[in-house]
Amino acid sequence: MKRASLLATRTPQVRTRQHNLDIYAGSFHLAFSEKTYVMGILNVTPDSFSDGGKFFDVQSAVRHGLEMARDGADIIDIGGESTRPGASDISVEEELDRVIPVIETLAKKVAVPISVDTRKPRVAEAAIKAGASIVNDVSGLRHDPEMASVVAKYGRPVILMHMRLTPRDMQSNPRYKDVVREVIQELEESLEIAKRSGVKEENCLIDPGIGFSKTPEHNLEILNRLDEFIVLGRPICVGTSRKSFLGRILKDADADDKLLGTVATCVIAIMKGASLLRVHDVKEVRKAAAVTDSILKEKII
Ligand code: PMM
Repeated sequence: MKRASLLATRTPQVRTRQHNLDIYAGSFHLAFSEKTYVMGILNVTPDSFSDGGKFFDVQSAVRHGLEMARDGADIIDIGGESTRPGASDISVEEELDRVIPVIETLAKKVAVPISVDTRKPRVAEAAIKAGASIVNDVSGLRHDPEMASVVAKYGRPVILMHMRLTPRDMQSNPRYKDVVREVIQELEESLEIAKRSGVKEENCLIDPGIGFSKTPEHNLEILNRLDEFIVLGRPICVGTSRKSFLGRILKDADADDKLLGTVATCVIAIMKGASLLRVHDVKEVRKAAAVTDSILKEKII
């Protein structure tokens, strides 16, 4: 083929990142238009899927939070309730006991925003008072009607994740005719709940909820069609880190295999428009994101 016709057939850029979706979280500016943000996971739980029990005391949780900040985390996401399939609910008091001391200590020591991963409005409010800047609600404001009011009251950004039912029963029989269309529709309803309670749309992020009421095939289809979520007009957060569908692909996966699998999903997610990646392995994903961002922007990020 001649050079001119080769140039004419050059495929358009795959990347579909949206513009002007930056978010302000208290004194922090989340500049999604400049780079992909990496959110480090800090599960202060005895039983989370991949890191349960490792950071269950305040000291080791704080130490791990500091380590993730040093490794380049843009946000630290702190959760006290395990959402692994089949997990049962814990009380508000138990969740407060787990997360508040960690948030209080870490907020004074790190220069990045902290988000609180909770479905409970009382936990979200106490976390904000303790120094959290963002609320990450895996129920997309559906678990407790008070949650939207708390988010509105403090004017904080909120991540609206998609899930059906609750962690206890979400994997019982997930069925969709068209998983992407239905998840988009249900996230639209979460955005409506937010708006009705006075949460500003510009403070909302959306998340398709990989592994939450989804089969492995649903997760793969969502990742492959992630660019369709751009229709919602909000920054897209994605959490694939070490999740069990990776183990299904990489049979007998050890920790290294799961890390490589996670990185593959993160690169694809960035190319299809994700702005925020929720991961355990901050250092590695930070590097993969820097290279992917640089290629897509055709300059060193
Ligand atoms: N996944 C988990 C917990 N919280 N929050 C968001 N926004 N997105 C996710 O995918 C998500 C989440 C469960 O994963 P973990 O047990 O490894 O923390």
